[in-house]
Amino acid sequence: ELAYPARLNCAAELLDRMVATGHADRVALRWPGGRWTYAELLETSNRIANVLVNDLGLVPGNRVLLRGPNAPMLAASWLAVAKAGGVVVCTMPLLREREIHYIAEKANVHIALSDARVAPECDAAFAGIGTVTCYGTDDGSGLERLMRRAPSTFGNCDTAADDIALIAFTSGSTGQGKGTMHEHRDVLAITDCFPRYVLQPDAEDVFCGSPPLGFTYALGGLLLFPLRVGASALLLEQASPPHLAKAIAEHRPTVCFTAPTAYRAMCGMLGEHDVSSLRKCVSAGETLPRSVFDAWKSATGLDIIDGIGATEMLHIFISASGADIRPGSTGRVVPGYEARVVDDDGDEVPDGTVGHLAVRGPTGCRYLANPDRQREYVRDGWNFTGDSYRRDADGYFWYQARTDDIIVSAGYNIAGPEVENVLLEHPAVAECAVIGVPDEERGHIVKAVVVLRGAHDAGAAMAAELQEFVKARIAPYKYPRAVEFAHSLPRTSTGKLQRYRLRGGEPR
Ligand code: 3SK
Repeated sequence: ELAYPARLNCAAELLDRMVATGHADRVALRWPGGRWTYAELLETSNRIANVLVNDLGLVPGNRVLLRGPNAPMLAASWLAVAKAGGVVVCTMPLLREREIHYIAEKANVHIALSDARVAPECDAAFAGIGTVTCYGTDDGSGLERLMRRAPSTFGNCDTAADDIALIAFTSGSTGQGKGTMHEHRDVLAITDCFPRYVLQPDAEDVFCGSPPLGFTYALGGLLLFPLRVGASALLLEQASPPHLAKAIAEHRPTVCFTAPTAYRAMCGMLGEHDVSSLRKCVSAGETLPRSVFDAWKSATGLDIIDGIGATEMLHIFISASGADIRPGSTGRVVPGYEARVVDDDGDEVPDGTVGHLAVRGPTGCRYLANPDRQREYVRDGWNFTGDSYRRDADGYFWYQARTDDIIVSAGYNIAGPEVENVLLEHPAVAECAVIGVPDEERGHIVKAVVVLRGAHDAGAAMAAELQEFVKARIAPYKYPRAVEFAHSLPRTSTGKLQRYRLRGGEPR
């Protein structure tokens, strides 16, 4: 049981309290051009909080949209909004005008802070609905000018533990994103579960990673978790696999939060970039193929800590580390959470049986203005994540598929990701997605959409080779009866595959 006081401000806990308890001179944030101590981060956040209240008219409960690449001003702005009692709506820098407009309207946002380099879409999206204040302008005329006049101290808003601190939008892997609301206590609860019990970082750690802070996986891994233990975060504006590998070699971080595709890509870059400073590598956002776990292990000697989380749950709730890792399994339920596998009626199924994953714990789903989806997601206090899983007798959870990604073909239930994992073992395959397509005879057939590595030829011979490759490794009824080659796969801004786009179906 996590117990927090009734009045709680998450930013005050993560920042002011750390400064007050001896961390003032430790480095909180690093980036390729510099670093801020905890005291400097506090001072910057305080100035921004003062600007929000005194210049931009923020009152507690107002929502503030943040937009920018992972950089210190974005992190300081996040903390400033929470300090002022506002609600953070942090967006992905890749989003365009219409997506920002959608979020701003849904979340009823009238104030935005944006990195000047990505401000035009924000300005256009906010036309007629609110003010966009830029930071990082060439002449320092935006937020920084207001900050220069603002005090460096700030009286934090006396928020209640159950006041909303952030609205995170799902990445929309099945269509348009949905807003999910999280309280001040939820923000602390995630720092007191997965990192405390699974990752076990200490103040000497330096966290790095690739996802944008608008994705709650990164919010935890690249801001909240390091702050909670007095550690530091290396924020990278450019974090594609080559940039990430180079930054790791140059800045020597110890903990990495990224996705399977990045680990897979970085395996091929280790001759050029020394990543030996890493001691913990976390993967989430997508299922971790066994082939990626094995390749990373043999290239670096490190086990990848897999985890499943959800924007609805804020962060990871099943994972394992160290001797507890069973390659191929997501892990065990993170202390603080409960998880079970249930049938369509919500009844728990015996270990070994595939069913729907249901979880509950200190965080949970609260959709913004979406009662229908809320009823579907939360049933009897359990959160139905939309994943199908099998639990073994030792309490390890084995991912099967997104519930939507189960293909029923001639009466067989086939998990698309299982077929993808086998295809990824083939040396010619760079990326793939497996979907079901309607078929008169079998109901659906398994179809693989494959991106080949550079030197390989797409064509009937390669398709046949891949089909035989799958048949030789898993039950032959699972092999892809159709194979299509593509140059790239549709992904969300957080890197999740958008299989619905390959199916040609409507977003939900
Ligand atoms: O997608 C995930 O697995 C995830 C993990 C951690 C936090 C948030 C998300 C969506």
